[in-house]
Amino acid sequence: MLAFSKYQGLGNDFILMEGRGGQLPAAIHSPDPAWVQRICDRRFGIGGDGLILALPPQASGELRMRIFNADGSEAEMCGNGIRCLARFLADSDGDAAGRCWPIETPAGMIVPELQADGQIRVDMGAPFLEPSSVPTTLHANEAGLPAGELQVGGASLPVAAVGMGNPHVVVPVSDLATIPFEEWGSSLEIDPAFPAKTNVHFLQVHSRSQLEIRVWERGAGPTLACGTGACATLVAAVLLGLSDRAATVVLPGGPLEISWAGPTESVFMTGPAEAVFDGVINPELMPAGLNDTLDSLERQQEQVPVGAASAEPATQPVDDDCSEAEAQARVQAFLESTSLDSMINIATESLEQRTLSRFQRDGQA
Ligand code: ZDP
Repeated sequence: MLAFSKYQGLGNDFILMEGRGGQLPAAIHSPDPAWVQRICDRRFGIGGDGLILALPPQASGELRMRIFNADGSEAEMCGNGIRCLARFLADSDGDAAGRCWPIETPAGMIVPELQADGQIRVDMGAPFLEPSSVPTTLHANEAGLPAGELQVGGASLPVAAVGMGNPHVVVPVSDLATIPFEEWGSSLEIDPAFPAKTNVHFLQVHSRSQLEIRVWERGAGPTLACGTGACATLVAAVLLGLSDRAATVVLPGGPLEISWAGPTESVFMTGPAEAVFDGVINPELMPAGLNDTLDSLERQQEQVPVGAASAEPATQPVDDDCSEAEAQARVQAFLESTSLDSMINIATESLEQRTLSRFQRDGQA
């Protein structure tokens, strides 16, 4: 049985899986891109813009996040996703406002904090403005912003690049409604100026405190929102002289509040994240091979005499990078020491706990 939760932040939606105790097998914590594509598919799978895993820490964080795009590629960071992850952790553990989580990501330590109104404020770390760290081949201008002109379908577009751990290109335009969005978005995503590809944001400036973007995400195409993209947009707009240091960035899915005190400072993002549903993946949608392993473990489990199992699982935190054999041995030990009834209880209790704390908090807000 593989449980998951669906969360969305401004309509940017994710499949989340709990693996902080090291319980996810390698086929899931280091997944095959084809499997990620399948479960993110909106017709053949669960549906989502990406898959997010909560994993045991490897350094000084409380946990580690991995995020995979709907095409199976791994992203370094995800702004909307990390708000969804924070809300999922709060719902799972029954945390109250003020709780914050230092989360390890390939983009560094990112720290979301639960607010009293249920929104999440995130310390997104400082932006990457050194061209090689975006990465981009564009050169930095006088303001220290990588910028230049790119040719797309016969047009020459002025662009700026900002890294938020993941790469972003920001393209100021005069009217978002009339641009050839799909054509420009899809070709800028793979423009050679961005060797790791890029997320693409078309920006219309309404005022110095009101920016609006349309988002073409690397590995996911058009999405309703992009948290790292909203942060990158604010940073680019400030350095282009178009925006104040704090502004509302309006995305198709709704607004995010973004602020940035200056080059070496963190960008802060505040916005919503909401639970949609919890579910269990059909065995046929499990990664190839894993089912057979689980099947044979379950057959062995059926042979364990009832009553021989202890009620409490051995929930030792384990390193998720252990070998497959070790992981299987752990799964087997867990299955052997836990009766089917108590496993069902554990699953039900954690679901109930999450649902309950969600309603309690929403009731207070
Ligand atoms: O960098 C990438 O490949 C993105 N597609 C990752 C996801 C970013 C996201 N939209 C965000 O909110 O930052 C989820």
